[in-house]
Amino acid sequence: MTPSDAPSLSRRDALKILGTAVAATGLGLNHASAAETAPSALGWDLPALSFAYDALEPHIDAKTMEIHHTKHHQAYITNAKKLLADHPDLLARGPEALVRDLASVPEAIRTGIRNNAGGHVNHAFFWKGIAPGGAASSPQLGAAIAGTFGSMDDFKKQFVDAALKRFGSGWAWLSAKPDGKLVIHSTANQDSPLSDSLAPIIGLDVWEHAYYLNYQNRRVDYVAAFWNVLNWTQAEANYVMATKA
Ligand code: MN3
Repeated sequence: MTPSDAPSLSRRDALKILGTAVAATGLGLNHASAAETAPSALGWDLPALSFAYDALEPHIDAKTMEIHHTKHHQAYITNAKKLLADHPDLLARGPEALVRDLASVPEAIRTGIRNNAGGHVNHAFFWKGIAPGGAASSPQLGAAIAGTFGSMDDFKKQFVDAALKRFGSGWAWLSAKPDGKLVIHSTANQDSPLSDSLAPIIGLDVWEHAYYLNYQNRRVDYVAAFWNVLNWTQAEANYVMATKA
């Protein structure tokens, strides 16, 4: 690119092009490409988003995204690291390992780790699972959803139901059981499916902080809008990872 034409490509355009390229790569969905988009082991730093804060508008507004990412998510990380300040061995295991095995965390900090390492793991998962324009197809997951729930519409109805019935703060999930069978469920607070030996495939944050600025008390509208930004390519990769032998 020459300096003279550089200004014609805005940061947002560049991100759109990049996103398209990433989505196109994921469409191959052989094992290699699935591995590239699969969740990698998480550290204790705030993961960068792969899109701009305003990229999900009008479905999720820029202000909500920025506060949610830089304040809420960051706070879970900060709090977890504080709790682990005197436990370098636990810190070294990483957030996902601790959430998978809460019984191994000393009782004095177990609830704090459940909430804050859980919050970190859940939000890192959530950011990867949403994308501008939703993104692409999920052949294997789509077939499994139809086989388990009857149809995509039936799946969506049951998922929305789980999201709306979760009283107070929590998450709605599509997860895979250890035998690969799909299950729709919800968790309270920042409890992670990993703590119940489930592999999350699709997750939706239904805490008020995820939608209150734009939707106020209307969780139903926020949940409906989620389908417009759900990253099916990532969901497919999550499913392939969870069910491969
Ligand atoms: Mn949240």
